[in-house]
Amino acid sequence: MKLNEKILYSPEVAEAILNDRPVIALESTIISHGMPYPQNVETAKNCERIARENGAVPATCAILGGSLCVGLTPDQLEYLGKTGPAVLKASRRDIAVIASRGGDGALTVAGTMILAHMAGIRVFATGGIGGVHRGATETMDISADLEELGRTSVAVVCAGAKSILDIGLTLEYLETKGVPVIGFGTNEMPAFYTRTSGFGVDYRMDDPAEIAAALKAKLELGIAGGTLIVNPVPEKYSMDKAKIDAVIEAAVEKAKTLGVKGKNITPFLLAEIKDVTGGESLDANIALVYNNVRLAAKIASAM
Ligand code: PSU
Ligand code: MN
Repeated sequence: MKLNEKILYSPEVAEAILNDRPVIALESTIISHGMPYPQNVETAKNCERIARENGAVPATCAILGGSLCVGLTPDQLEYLGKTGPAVLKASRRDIAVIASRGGDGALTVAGTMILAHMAGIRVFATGGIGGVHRGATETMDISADLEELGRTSVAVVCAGAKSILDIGLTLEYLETKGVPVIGFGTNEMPAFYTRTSGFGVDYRMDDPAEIAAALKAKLELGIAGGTLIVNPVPEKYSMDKAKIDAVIEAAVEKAKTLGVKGKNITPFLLAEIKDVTGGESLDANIALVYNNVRLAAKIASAM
């Protein structure tokens, strides 16, 4: 694979791409908006280490000083983590504006998929994706992540969708957009903090090589668009469903009362959950991200 001149690669990522070695993309909104400092930086660094240990070069993606960066230095990870939500959360609509202003942006799942695709990276690991929000029939709040999955050929490994979203409607939307949802070792869509949701996936696969084969077939057939691979949180870290649902319910109500809207609602809900459940939800969040990085690295290696 050749290098794209619009992308600023880290030396490690550039070398891997030129030599067709396995690379996985990692997002940066999870660092700036998804977790508190300093655990966010520590987690981001551990993700990179786990990717390498499992045979893939990590490419954390962000916009820094207007450059589309694929692969960050430890100092850049530290900067994003320390600055936190003061860094702009950047999705598809934001990339060109931030680049033209020479600014910084932490990339969402949608934003990271765009940079990964430009850089020729096929597999991307994160925690949870955005989706159709509860009450979307009135608010029309549907994450740009789903549109991106419908059009950009990158496979996203996640732990499902948090029940801050309407999981059933999210799956309907993915079906409409032609996005296959593959459960790794499960028939059910996981709900981030819990391993089950009551909703089924399209396919169950138990072997990373089988997932790699499906992704390769999609590329070879020229069928554009993403694939969603859902990997349940490790048993040991899965949370009590009733407990987490009650917290989420209260957070959604609070957001409604305060009139939180648009790009702020997901970070608001994530912060509320974090504040109320404290360490337990953060531990689960960190564990499931590591688990997803491991799986993504294995899939990328098998491709
Ligand atoms: N859900 C999580 N953790 C996250 C996000 C979502 O459990 O960190 C972040 C991701 O970066 C995701 C983005 O792409 O929020 C979705 O934001 P929105 O709902 O505004 O599209
Ligand atoms: Mn939204």
